[in-house]
Amino acid sequence: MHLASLLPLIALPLSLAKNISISVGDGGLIFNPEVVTADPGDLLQFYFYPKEHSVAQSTFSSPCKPLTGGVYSGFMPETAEGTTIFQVTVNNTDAIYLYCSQIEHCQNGMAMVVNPPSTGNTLAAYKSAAKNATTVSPPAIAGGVHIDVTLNSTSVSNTTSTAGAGSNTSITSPTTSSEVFQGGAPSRASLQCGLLGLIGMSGLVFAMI
Ligand SMILES: [Cu+2]
Repeated sequence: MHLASLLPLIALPLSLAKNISISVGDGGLIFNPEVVTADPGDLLQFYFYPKEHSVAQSTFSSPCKPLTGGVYSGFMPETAEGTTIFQVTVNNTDAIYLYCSQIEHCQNGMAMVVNPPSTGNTLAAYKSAAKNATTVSPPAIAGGVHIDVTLNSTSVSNTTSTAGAGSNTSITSPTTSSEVFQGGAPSRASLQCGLLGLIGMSGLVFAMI
């Protein structure tokens, strides 16, 4: 009875949390989407495109400069596209200002915001101030985890049906082809047996004649 009454409390936050995909540098110096509304527990999942962008957190008042204790993905190489994501868990509904710490990218508008106020400290105001700022990279990766999407697809499969289906498909196809090959070998052997049998039979027939 006690367990049953606790279950809704445990299940509720998990079912409400959502994954929010954000592309970084896809087709230009831009985050997409660049304005995100997130609830505590939601996961921001950054997908990186060429060449060598990053996600770093700043305050509104100091654009393009790292917030002490803020989020930083490190520079993501070109090879990260489609293979590695940077995942950040949203802890509250405070505004989170993020920028790319690659030289000149922040000044050129590569910034985004999570849970911005409707007026005042908006993304447009941040970008405007960023034009005259100097970009600084944070000292170390912090505030999130890198996930190898290709390796992780199997471990995620328990919770995400889509990823599970993808990993199953990729694992099944080589197994199937090897089964086909193995299946082919016995069939050739049985064909040979059949031929030998036929020869044997005809020999028997000749012997009888
Ligand atoms: Cu960039």
